[in-house]
Amino acid sequence: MEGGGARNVSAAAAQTKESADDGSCKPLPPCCVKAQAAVAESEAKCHATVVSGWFTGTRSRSGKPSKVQYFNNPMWPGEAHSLKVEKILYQGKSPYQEVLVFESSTYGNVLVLDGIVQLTDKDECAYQEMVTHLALCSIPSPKNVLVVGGGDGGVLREIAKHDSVESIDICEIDQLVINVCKDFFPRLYVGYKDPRVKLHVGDAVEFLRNSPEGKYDAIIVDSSDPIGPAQELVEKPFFQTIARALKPGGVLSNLAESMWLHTHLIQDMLSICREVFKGGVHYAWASVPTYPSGVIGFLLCAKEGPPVDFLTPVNPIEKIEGATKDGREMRFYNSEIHKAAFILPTFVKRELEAYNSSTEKERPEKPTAKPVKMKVMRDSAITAS
Ligand code: SPD
Repeated sequence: MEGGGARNVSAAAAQTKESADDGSCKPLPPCCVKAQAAVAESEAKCHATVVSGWFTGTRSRSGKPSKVQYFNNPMWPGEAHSLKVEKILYQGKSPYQEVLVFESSTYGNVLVLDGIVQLTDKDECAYQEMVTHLALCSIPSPKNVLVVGGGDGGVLREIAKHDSVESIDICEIDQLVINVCKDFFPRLYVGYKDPRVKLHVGDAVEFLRNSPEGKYDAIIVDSSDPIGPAQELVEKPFFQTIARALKPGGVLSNLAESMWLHTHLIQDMLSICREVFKGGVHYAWASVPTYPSGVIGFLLCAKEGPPVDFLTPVNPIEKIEGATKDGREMRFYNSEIHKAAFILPTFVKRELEAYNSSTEKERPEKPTAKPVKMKVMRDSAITAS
């Protein structure tokens, strides 16, 4: 995946450990204490203290003790989601990241990059369908679409369900991810078989800089978490490059982490995107059990131009010829869940609103500029106007 960030402990290095906890932990930074207290994490900073790895457990089977291996999928310092490993299918290293594929006992095949679960056969549908259709179903007739990252092919598979789409560019930095997904994730790799797909292996920032201005109706950023090198993908220059490549009224769908763990990051992304995308900025979320805290968020942004109403799909998937049948059935997304995805829990609305009012106060008044304000809509969506 584009920008796959290096973490402090690799899966391979940690494999020999009996447990991820070696007792040498530093005190948790303030934002991590959030798991224990329902307070806003105003001083939180992004950090890479997550420790991933393996551990084995001894279990009695038919009276005889036997070794059972688990993958310890880091959720946050102090918590992990363990997946029982049936078989390791691939372990390797590209110039960008460590790549691991294993067969789990309950989630099918699992793709892990630098020790972080990226997708599993069982729950990949939720992420790929939502990150794609929240954007493409919000504009009338998407034609040119770009995927940043997304080397597994899952987002391509979803875009291909839109018969209005004429061209699908994908810019993935890591050829190894593509190769491994061809071998072990055929249900995602199938996305590459659509004749509209054109693969570019390389750096997406460079690719975007060289793209004609206003080329794309939609850009979908399907990257790794923004830690390490992928940090660039949540900074203002990147969003400006995206906006430049979009048509007026074009849309961006970008992963935006967990509202339980990363409100500081979500606040920063919302704040930057509100400055860049004058057609509207919204936060949506979905349940993905193998992602940290079991949820993932999405930032939906529109470039100024023909108005985009993300909250009510103008291009409903149910009305797209062939999008939901003949082996293309959705497993997660539908128009109801599209609308529901923008409804936010009270604490999220409160934290995002509080952040907005504090940054509004800090920002010097610009008499000529129209103030940009985040509003909580009647239907609970956070939006910028
Ligand atoms: N916390 C993991 C987030 C991973 C997002 N990218 C997943 C790639 C699936 N196409």
